[in-house]
Amino acid sequence: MTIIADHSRPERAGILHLGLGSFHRAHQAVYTAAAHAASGGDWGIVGVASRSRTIVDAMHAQDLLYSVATIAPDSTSLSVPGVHTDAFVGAEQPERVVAQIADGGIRIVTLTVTENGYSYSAATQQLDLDDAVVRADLSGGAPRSTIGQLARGLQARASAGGAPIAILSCDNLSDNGAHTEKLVREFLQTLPGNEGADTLAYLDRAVTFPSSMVDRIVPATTPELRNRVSELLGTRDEIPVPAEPFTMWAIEDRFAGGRPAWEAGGAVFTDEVGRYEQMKVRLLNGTHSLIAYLGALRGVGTIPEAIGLDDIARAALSVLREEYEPSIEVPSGVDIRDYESQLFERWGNSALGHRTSQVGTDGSVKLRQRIPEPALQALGRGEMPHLIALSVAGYLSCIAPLAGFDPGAHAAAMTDAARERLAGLAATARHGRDLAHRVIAELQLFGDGLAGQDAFIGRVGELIDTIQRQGVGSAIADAVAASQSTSTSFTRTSFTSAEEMQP
Ligand code: CS2
Repeated sequence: MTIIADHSRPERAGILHLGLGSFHRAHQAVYTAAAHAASGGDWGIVGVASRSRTIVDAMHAQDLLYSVATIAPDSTSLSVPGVHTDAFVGAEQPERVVAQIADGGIRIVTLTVTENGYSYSAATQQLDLDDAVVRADLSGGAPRSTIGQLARGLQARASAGGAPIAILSCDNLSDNGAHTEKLVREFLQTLPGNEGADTLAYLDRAVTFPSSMVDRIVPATTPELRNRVSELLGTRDEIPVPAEPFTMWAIEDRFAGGRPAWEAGGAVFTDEVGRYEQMKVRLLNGTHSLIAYLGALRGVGTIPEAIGLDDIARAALSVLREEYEPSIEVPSGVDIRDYESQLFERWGNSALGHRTSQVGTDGSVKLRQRIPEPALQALGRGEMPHLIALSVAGYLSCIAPLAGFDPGAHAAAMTDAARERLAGLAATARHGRDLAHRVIAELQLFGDGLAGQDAFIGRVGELIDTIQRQGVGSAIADAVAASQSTSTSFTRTSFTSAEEMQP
């Protein structure tokens, strides 16, 4: 028996997707399938995996199909969003990525390449010209960085007639459209001579970079899920994607070459994407990081187990209400209390088994999106963001423990490009404050704004010492109590509601 798609499939591709991971397959692909079922159109997707063959090979073996297992606390349902028309590995065929972007049939390029995939230097706040891959892409040859691929693809498209196209980032970055455009333009401006000039003019004329906010918790798949899905499906699926029932996509409606009717899948087209992004990146992702680091340090492997611990739930509610919420403008029509209580339900979905190590991975780039701005805003109001400081202390305790401290197996399972460098700094640090100073002030891991905030750095240092000398429970109690005593609006009822929000 073979896998069968839920609906007829698009015949031709209109979308090139870079980053053929689980998230794309449980998010954009599902919306695109709904759009196709509702109104057709040539909006098939060519999926490009960056390096790994695993998904690409399995998709080809399965007629480009796979299932999405929507996992609610008490039930699992399957769907098969058949929308891919082809799949290949970008690192193996970089010239094909360029040719696909140049192909007039493609009218949108979507991206899920993670916060790490944009070749952005936090130090220069520009395209990372110290990156060897970016430098090689600038000097010619088949491009291997995402920004290089986009710029070279758009260059080829401009020469091939310059049909309109939209580049749509679907990564957890603030202003992800403007961010992507800035980096592509910097690449073109850095090309020798006047080589990028025609493409820059084409960008002005016919290329748009809408921003979008994406949301759906998609844990890594497991052998157990593969077996369960295969049983439910009645045939073997090697690459099912587990996902929570909640899903959201807020998109700026600026598509130079047209777009699918993604609203059929529930996407919201809005001028308020910036507000949606901030709400999501801070309230969901920022708090998620706190839960992951505290959970791992408490020895628990999953987010639902972590949020099930009373003190971590209090810390999560405290950071949400006191430190993230004041930093955002709520999009019109969103009830922030509903949004928050949904967050607690989503984190508490134990059937999903989302790992603390997965959320804790790549903190060096993720936290930079999540914490500096709200922390600086709180400091500007004269308030210490104790729980954001605790998030950083938790992160450093997991990734770069001081000599003699063992953060445990879940912390050890977190991968991070900065791990080695940070661990080197920690190995010779005398105490938490020393480490916090090296990382935040000297290395400027979270940008230059926080680098000069001595009181914040001192607080992070104190909390690192508390975690590593007295235990994470003491650090949570200290930060939550301090936050309560400095807050005018935080009342006992907030704690009651945290408990009520537990599943
Ligand atoms: C998580 C996100 O891993 C992480 O850092 O916070 O992947 C989160 O699950 C998604 O953004 C939800 O949309």
